[in-house]
Parts: sequence; structure tokens; C-alpha cells
Amino acid sequence: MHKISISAAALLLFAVPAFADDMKNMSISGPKPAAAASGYQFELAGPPKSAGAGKSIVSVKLLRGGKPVPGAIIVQSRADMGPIGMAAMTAPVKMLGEQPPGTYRFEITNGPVWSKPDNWAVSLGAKVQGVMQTVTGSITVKLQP
Ligand SMILES: [Cu+2]
Repeated sequence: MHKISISAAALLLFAVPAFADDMKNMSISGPKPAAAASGYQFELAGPPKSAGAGKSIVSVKLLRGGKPVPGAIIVQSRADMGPIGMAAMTAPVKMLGEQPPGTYRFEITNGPVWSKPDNWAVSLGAKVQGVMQTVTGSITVKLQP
């Protein structure tokens, strides 16, 4: 039993340099890596506004290095009650547009889903020009029914 584990370790030591060589070759001949979607952050732009009929208007800033990122295309949006332990409960989200540049507004129909003021998570995915990966993030916001 002991002998087997020693030879397995020896095999691993032998295999690692070969793997490192493979990685080196990949970085020389392979395509350039896609720009990473790092350094981006979604932030609540201000208190949510009630739009009547159980609807809330939520404004979210997309920032990079503290600066607004305009012109992003929102490709994913979700509002759920994860912050109070009910992530399976979701409310419809409608994208309203970008105003001002770098701030993205959403209408969330939370009232019919939950009749108390509580914290909701708004999770977003955005396509930013020149960034291959979808930029994703989440904010928490207290919504009135
Ligand atoms: Cu709920």
C-alpha cells in the first residue's frame, strides 16, 4: 500500500514539468486571452421610487474604477428575495433604459409577489464594449410593495 502511494507521487512529480511546458506552448501559440471582466461593480444609484401598482423603479450604476460605464447592454436581470432567505421568489424585471449615462433603470413588479417592505437582490449581467465576458453583479435594495 505504502509503495503504491510513493510511485503515485513520483508519477505526479514527473507529470508536472510536462504540464508546465504545455502551458508555455499554449501561451505562445494560442490566441490572446479575452479581456477579463474584472474591476466592474454595480451600485445602487439612489433610493428606489414607487411607480404605483406594486412596481418599483430601481436605478443601478455600472462603475469601473469609480467611473460610470455608459453604453452597456443589459443581457440578464433578476430580482429575488435571496437577502431574506427566499431566493426562489422572483419578481418580473423590465429594463427601462440608461439615464444618465452609466445608470441603468429597471421596473420591478415586486408588490404582487411580497406584500411587505423587504430587501431584494437585483442581479444583472451586462455586455460592455471590448469585454468578452459578461459583466455580472448584484445589489441589495429595500423595496416597498
Ligand atoms: Cu419571499
